[in-house]
Amino acid sequence: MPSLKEIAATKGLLFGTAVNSGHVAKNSKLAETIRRECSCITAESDMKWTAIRPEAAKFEFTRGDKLAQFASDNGLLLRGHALVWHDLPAWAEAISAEDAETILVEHMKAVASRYEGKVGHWDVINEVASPNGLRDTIWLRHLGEKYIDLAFQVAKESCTATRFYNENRMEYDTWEMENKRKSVLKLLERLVSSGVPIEGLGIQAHLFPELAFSESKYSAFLKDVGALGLKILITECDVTDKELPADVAERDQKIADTFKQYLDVALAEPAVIGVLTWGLTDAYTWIKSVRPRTDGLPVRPLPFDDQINPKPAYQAIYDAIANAPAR
Ligand code: 9MR
Repeated sequence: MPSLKEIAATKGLLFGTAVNSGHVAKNSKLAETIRRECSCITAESDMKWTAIRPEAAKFEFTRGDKLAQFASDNGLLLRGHALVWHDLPAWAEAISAEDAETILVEHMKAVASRYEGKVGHWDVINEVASPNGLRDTIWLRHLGEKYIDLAFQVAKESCTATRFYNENRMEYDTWEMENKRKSVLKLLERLVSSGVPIEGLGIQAHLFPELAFSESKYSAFLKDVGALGLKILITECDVTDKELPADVAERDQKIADTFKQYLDVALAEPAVIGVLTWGLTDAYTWIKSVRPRTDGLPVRPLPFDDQINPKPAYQAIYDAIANAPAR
């Protein structure tokens, strides 16, 4: 059977995962699985402000450089993540309105130029929208909405990577997510019509089996984004299994069905260029600490179990890619 990256390539799609340099350094089976299954990786945390800017006056590129080396050694497209985010080290939370633009621009230029030729996509901005418009962040408070325009301009001037806006919580039929989709579309329409150099929308797709999913509303949203001439990439797919039954076989099947239902709809949209999961193995997943099960059982949100053996979710992702129309 071809691997995920091989079946994806037959459709003109990317397949990949988020990963940290530390994970591949300590787990050779993970490194080998990424080499076999992935055409791209996202820097899960190695290129965040928290990693690169521990202090105002200090750039720390060690982890990012290691991940860039792993990507280049293995012919992987590397996705940098993220140049602008609200999750910041303490010193940056305290930036003054006066200094905000200088610090933002300086950081972006330093990081984007460091990884020029190594990072193929940048998440230039991450999680900037809210159901009511824009998320309240220090960047919005100090610089106003123009920080978004500025970020894409600076990215364009600093590197040749494809420029994405990456966003979360847009998939389901809830009041919150329907309004989030409206906020995002409104923002995208403004950016595109005013010539801001944005090239793609990254859709995180952290999935919840218990929420209602309207296939027609969701594909209409993807179509509207695609019609703006933007690429779409599913960037952080996984399934929170907090509300699912304890029985592993039953749970794994529901998780697989959740991936399949979502990816069937997403990959039917021609603007979608690929899918990445947020981690490959249940051994390393943010859900373990942030959304643990109340019964204390280990979470199983990803295509491979904690020993890196494929689960039904692997086959579900495979089938969704195999059923997708070719680009
Ligand atoms: O998976 C990441 C986790 O290990 C980090 O502790 C956390 C804070 O940096 O970020 C997690 O990744 C997030 C990503 O950067 C943006 N979208 C949501 C992801 C899960 O929280």
